Amino acid sequence: MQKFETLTHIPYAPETKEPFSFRWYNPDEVLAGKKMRDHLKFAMAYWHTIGAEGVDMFGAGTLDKTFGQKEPMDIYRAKADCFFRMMDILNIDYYCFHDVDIAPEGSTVKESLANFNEMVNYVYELQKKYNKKCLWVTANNFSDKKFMAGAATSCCADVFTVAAAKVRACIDAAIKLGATGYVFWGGREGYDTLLNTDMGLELDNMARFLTMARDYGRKNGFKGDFYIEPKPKEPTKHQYDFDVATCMNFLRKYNLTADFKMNIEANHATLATHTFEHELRTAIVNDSFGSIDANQGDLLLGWDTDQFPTDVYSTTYCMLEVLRAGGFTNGGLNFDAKTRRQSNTFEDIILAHISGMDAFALGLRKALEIMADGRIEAFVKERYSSYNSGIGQKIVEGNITLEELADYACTLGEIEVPSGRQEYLETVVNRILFR
Ligand code: XUL
Ligand code: CO
Repeated sequence: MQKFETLTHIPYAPETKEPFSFRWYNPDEVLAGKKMRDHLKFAMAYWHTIGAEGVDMFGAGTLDKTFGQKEPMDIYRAKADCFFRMMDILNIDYYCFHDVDIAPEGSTVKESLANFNEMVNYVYELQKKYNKKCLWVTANNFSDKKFMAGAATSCCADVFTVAAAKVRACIDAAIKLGATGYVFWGGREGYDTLLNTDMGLELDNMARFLTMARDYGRKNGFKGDFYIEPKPKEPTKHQYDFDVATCMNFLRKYNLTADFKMNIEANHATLATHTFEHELRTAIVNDSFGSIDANQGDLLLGWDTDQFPTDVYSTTYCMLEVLRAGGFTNGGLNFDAKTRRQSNTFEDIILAHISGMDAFALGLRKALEIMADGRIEAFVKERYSSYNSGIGQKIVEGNITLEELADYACTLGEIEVPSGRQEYLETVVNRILFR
């Protein structure tokens, strides 16, 4: 197998068994009037790709990512160089990062911010050199010990201010890098026991924090979307951003729906005992679909395993939702995914991205085929056809009272509800997927 050092661009070569090639992802191929790269808008996650070294609760890292450097700033410059080279090899157009992914933390807040600002300039030059774009930026307000009780929901007001300083620097970076998104993943915004928690104050403070961040961004020219990334648990037992529906309730209560949309992660959906497509659909019907963290979990494990997505049913159902919603605008598909601890080479990181990109490329192709086939859309349309005329139409148009409905119901004899035909519809999908 070819070594990482010798890799250049991964070609689209559907007929070969060469592992460093795409079978379904052909970036400039036009499907339904749009290039595949613009349908999919793949992004590489800085933290997993060039940060995570395979550390787990029982053992140290299995892949060193310091590139032989000793000084912190040198290490982070070497990381950035390698990261952009990887995007180039894979033909990935976008990237996402936390503040602490790109720069070492200093011993004070001020020092950390200075390191960060220096590295933003460095990344800006690399972005220009490789012609890449930033999808979204976020602040890591959960790893450092000062965030043990949360950031915007911390019991300690000083911690709230540090979180604000970090978010301000990250919004400045998003503006400088031309990012079209800014993410808030709750991190430790939640609680473990009500015995020590003032939930009302914590939620109000979180809203105050997001409102200030929104106002700062808008005042300084950030035109992209702010995103909330729902997750039900881990690290805290109860995360305030449990799922899309919970987040929508929060945003509506605090009048934030105009600026905040959802960044939906597949593995977070399943942790909330939802399917990925359920979360996507919930966001879409609430006009809050924004972006996606593409990965998959292991349903036999109870935590966020952040695996590369290879389940083609899931990528197909995801792309069906995205296509029906009209495609991405400011959002994209960010691989919030890492190789397994035993996949401990840089070649594995490239192969993992190829597997995820191909799974989504195939999902896109199949979703378009399902739409062109039309059987599923037609079935759903027909299933609800009782609302197109007569009493159903009056209900939908709001032209009827409860009393009139009751009178109508009393004129009815036996009612026949049409079959849901789930097994037939699943077979239609299989026949399209495996033809
Ligand atoms: C954590 C997670 C984060 C966010 C960004 O589960 O998904 O990586 O995507 O903070
Ligand atoms: Co994520």
